[in-house]
Amino acid sequence: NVKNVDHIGIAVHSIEKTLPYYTETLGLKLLAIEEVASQKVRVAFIDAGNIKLELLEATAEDGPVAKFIEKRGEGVHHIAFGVENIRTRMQDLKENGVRLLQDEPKRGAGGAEVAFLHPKSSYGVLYELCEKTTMGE
Ligand code: CMX
Repeated sequence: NVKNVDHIGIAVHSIEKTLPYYTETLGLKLLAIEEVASQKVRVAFIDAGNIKLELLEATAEDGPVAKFIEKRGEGVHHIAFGVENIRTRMQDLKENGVRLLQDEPKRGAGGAEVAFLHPKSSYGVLYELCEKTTMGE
């Protein structure tokens, strides 16, 4: 089953422009900034106590975050569940009729293994499954 909510992904035009709002206005701590080439994004992780916020900035116009902002504007983009045994979870969900966006987990931010569930089979929410590897701890 799902363990917890690991992070909430928030699509933004620019991490640089957005960061002061999170770090200065809200007083939260920036944990790390990294590029996730496979997803065509640059991400900033922010410590929000029991979960993290992940600011997502597109690095290519044909990537999922660029497309999202173009259609819907900036805002909440996905919710990531922490799981163990991501392959088993993916198989279980598939058997329950959930549409996965890939057959194999991909390498996500922090070295985690990630997989996405299509918002159309999750009642309008893009969910991510996220398994931390030792590299991602
Ligand atoms: N949340 C909720 N609904 C979403 C959505 C999102 N983030 N993104 C798209 N949708 C909806 C759209 O509104 C659209 O609905 P309608 O048909 O009712 O208008 C439908 O899904 C199809 O959207 P689309 O704009 O045509 O976009 P695509 O089908 O080309 O892509 C998706 C949508 C989810 C398949 C694609 O964004 C994807 O593969 N995402 C997974 C990877 C990803 O998002 N990576 C970035 C994060 C990386 C990270 O965290 O490291």
